[in-house]
Amino acid sequence: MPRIVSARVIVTSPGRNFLTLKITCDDGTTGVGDATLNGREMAVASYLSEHVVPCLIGRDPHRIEDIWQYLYKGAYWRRGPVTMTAIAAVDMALWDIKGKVAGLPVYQLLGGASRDGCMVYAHANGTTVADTIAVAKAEIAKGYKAVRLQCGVPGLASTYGVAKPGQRYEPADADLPAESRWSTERYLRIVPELFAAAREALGWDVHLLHDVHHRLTPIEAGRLGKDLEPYRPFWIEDPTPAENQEAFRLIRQHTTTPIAVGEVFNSIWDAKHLIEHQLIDYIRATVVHAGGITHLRRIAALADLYQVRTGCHGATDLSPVAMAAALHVGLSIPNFGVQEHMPHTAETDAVFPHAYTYTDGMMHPGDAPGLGVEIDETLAADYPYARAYLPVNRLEDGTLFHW
Ligand code: GCO
Ligand code: MG
Repeated sequence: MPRIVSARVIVTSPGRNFLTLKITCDDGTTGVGDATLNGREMAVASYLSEHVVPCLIGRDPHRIEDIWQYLYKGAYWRRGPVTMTAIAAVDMALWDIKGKVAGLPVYQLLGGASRDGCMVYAHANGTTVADTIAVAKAEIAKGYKAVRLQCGVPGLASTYGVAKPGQRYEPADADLPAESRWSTERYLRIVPELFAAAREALGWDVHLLHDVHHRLTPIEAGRLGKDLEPYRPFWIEDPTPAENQEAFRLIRQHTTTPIAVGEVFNSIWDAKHLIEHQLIDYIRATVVHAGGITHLRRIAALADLYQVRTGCHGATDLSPVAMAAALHVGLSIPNFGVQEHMPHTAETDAVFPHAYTYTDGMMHPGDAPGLGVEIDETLAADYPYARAYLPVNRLEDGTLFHW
């Protein structure tokens, strides 16, 4: 029976911070798991090295479910993003090991492919409506069948989802949190204009998505959903904060625009009411923040009973290890919807060589045994950790608001 002999936390910053857990077994087999929690990386690093790694040494890496339960129930303190990200990292690494030992890609261990590939959506961010549409056209030319549209809000200096001029979009970029300003009134005027112009310019053969980033009240979200109905969005994402899951019923009463929620969720309990009451259409909980492959599959299985499909978070703060794990899950489950795809920088891709591929709007995890991702530790060491925060957001009168 193989045994875990070491588990190490590797921090690297090839353009942005990533945390990776690497587990090694006595026969030399290794597995990697993503542990990146944007803006709170070192909390997970410490949780893993101080509290999780000592419990892993000597265990049988094949007992994935038992180790998951040990780390979840055994902590006594349940759930929370730090704990669930740490558990996710262990879980991913163990699935990686099991796949390597079996000589099979992880999706084969999960029941095999349920489809040819995973449809992914690209980001089109622009300062103006015209800029955003130009970016969307370029993404569609690369084959994307689904594009998320975010544009600047006239009258506001900076807007969520819009990059600084000439740069890639990377929100966690400050040694202390940057501050932006927000006006719901201005925002609610521009988004329907953006979608009207987008349908005019892009036609109807592409899925169009939009991320509200938790910035509306339920009734405001109902209004936005209704205003966008003529343009048939694929979804509006995170229309309102979801701590109060019942709040989504109010949105549902007013619009048939599909709703996606859950990139900040870390447990099935965050989504249970939303799913069971069919208050959402897509669940965005992700493999790295919601307890790994083992727990994400449980969430997807619950969602499937209620015709809720997955639409997992996949921004650049999820490392290539998480991207691979998401694709293995997405390819295998019956109720996959779409996967977010924000391509990583060349530096990041070089640190994390991977088997997954993109072709014509679809991604595939590849057929390398395990997850199909490795970390080049020598290269990783060239990029030391640098503290970086996500911004905070205030209303025009200075009131602290949701970012
Ligand atoms: C998305 C997200 C990101 C997040 C970021 C936080 O839909 O891709 O909302 O932009 O803000 O990943 O870590
Ligand atoms: Mg989002």
